[in-house]
Amino acid sequence: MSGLASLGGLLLPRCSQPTPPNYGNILRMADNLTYVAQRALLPGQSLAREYAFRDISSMPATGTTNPASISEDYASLLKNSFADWKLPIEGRVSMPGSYSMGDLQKFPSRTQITKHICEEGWTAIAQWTGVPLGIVLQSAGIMQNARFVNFHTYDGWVDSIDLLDAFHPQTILAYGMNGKNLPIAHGAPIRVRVEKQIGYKSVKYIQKISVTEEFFDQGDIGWAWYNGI
Ligand SMILES: Nc1nc2c(c(=O)[nH]1)N[C@H]1C(S)=C(S)[C@@H](COP(=O)(O)O)O[C@H]1N2
Ligand SMILES: [Mo]
Repeated sequence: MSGLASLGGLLLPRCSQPTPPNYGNILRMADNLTYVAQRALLPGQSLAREYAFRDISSMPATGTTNPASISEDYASLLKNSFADWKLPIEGRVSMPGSYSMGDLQKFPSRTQITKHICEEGWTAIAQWTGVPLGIVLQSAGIMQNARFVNFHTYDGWVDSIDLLDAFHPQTILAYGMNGKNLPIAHGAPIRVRVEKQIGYKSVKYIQKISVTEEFFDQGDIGWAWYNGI
């Protein structure tokens, strides 16, 4: 690990040493290795492969497929086809506030056909449309001391990514899938697509985004925090 860390230092002379978050949990030490290795071997913003229209496959919906049964808030938003849905962005931003779907769709959009790679061994190719998360964070006035972007969801998931992934050009807040509105089963009205990490980092049903300086460990969910591909 220290070898990789110094390799990282060599390859990234002008960047600060990549430091993964500190965990209390020793089982998560493997995160540090993948994090440091990825950041060392892939400096800059390499892109995930994008596919052609004809490569689009069917995609199963997994995990939560409709939070209405567990969240009254979600159930009532759904009744109104999400017309009242708003996305709060808070924490280390100089202009905290809430974005409606209309607000998010006013930003430049990006469409990409990518392969979803689930930790359980299946893959699927789909087309995603949304606003690059970095554009929204810039507009909210992300602060100098920001380090993590946390996603809170209607089904109780909380997960976070670092700023390198948050500002990756293919990391988008997706509101469209295969040319239609994002279906409920796939995370309506908005999910994030983190194309440089394994499937479960592409959090569905986003309720709130908080930008923090500190890393919040959401506890041991059985999977690593960092899973670069
Ligand atoms: N909020 C939320 N996000 C989630 C999940 C979930 O259960 N709830 N499952 C994750 C997992 S393990 C995968 S593989 C993908 C599945 O996305 P899909 O249902 O669109 O195929 O969503 C991820 N994001
Ligand atoms: Mo998954």
